[in-house]
Amino acid sequence: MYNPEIETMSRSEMKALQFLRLKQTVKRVYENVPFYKQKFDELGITPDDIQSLEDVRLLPFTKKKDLRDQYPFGLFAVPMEEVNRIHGSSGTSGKPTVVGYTKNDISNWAKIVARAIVTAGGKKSDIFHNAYGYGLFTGGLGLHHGAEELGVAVVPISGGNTERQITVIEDFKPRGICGTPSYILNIVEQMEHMGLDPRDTSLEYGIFGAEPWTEEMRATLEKKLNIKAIDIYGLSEVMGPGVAIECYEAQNGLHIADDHFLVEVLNPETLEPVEDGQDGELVFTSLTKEALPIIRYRTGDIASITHEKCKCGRTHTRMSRLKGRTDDMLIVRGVNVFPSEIERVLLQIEGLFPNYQIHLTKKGSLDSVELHVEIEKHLYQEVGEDLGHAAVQALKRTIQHQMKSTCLVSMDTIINKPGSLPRSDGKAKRVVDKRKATPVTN
Ligand code: DLL
Repeated sequence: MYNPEIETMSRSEMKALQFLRLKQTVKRVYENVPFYKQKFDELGITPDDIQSLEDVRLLPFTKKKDLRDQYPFGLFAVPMEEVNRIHGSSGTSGKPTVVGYTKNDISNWAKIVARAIVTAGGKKSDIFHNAYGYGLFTGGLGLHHGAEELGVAVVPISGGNTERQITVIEDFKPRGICGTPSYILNIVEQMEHMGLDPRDTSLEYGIFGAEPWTEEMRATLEKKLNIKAIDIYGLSEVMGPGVAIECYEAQNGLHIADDHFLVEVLNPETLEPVEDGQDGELVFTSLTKEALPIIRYRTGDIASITHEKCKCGRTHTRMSRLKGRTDDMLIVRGVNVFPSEIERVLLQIEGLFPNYQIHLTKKGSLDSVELHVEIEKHLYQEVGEDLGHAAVQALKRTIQHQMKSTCLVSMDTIINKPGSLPRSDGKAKRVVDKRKATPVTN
């Protein structure tokens, strides 16, 4: 472990530490961020009302819209001379959501990510290939500083230029890699295209996240690359990558950095807490951040948590893999479908390449879903590149049948030849909403 004392701390000690830090954070925002001062005043509370950790529930929520309304720096709690870094995440409105970090924030973040890399199986002696995008996005620099803090030899390759990535992997022989699951899959595909066997690389573990992915995608990546694929979670508003990560030993839930983030899981409608093990919306309060302390941030991400000790020995709260987002649920003729459910089904069907897009369209006044999939190269060659071939039509029927029986809605399926759907260097765009002008993201 990177920091055994913290990582195996008893729940009561951790709660005491969280309470202390919560009080400091509440005081910081009350005194330095007019937005929060006003919210506290409206609720008739002051920092003195926070008498226990559970009193977090007295505090106001923060939503993405609040960050947008305060664009760019309205929620910063320190003067600009203390801000050391600015990141942002792209939004549908065109303008990014802006987040800031002091020197201490950057240093804490680096330590959190260093700990995360060790949790994922990384060692100081590793060469570490960082294929997350460098830039305003927190993925590249977030993993970079954590890797440096740990002391690995980080290769800051960023996303894109896939052939060069492959040369570098072949020549530098990294033990670890990180990137979005969809981009790592592109690297694998390109390796296969070049006649290389992705199982032959030096890689032993991968740290993948920043976009929805399923157990089935994990199985695909682990098999194709002969590595352990570890899920990492985070979001810029709360810090960036490293808010939670799975351990190499158990790969059974993501360990939240409890010493820096206080998690609540709430029913998104009633905003009441749900029991451990029940799905709800993740809500985070930062406990150590200086430049952009955030109170009860409603992530829109759906997961459950457990406080059971993990078999790796760590005691921190564990969250499940994300089930979806409150805003990515598709409602097709009254039936709720999560894109992740569609991925789960598709990836279990033989003959398909694990890349797909979900198009939302209108048929008359009814919403309908078109699934765009790609057949695998060897099947394409087998059927003589004929998509009308009986075997391809049978595959189409299988997909439609599986979708109908699992997701309970009929979906038109469009089978494409290999390589025809878009590839991305970062977060994949899985859902295309053709019903209105603005596309659905995530
Ligand atoms: O994606 C931070 C990050 C970078 C996480 C690198 C992991 C690795 P944002 O661009 O602000 O930050 O997007 C945050 O991405 O609210 C989730 O909906 C989604 N997301 C992040 N990690 C995962 C994951 C970064 N492991 C949003 N599984 C979050 C599913 C994820 N979705």
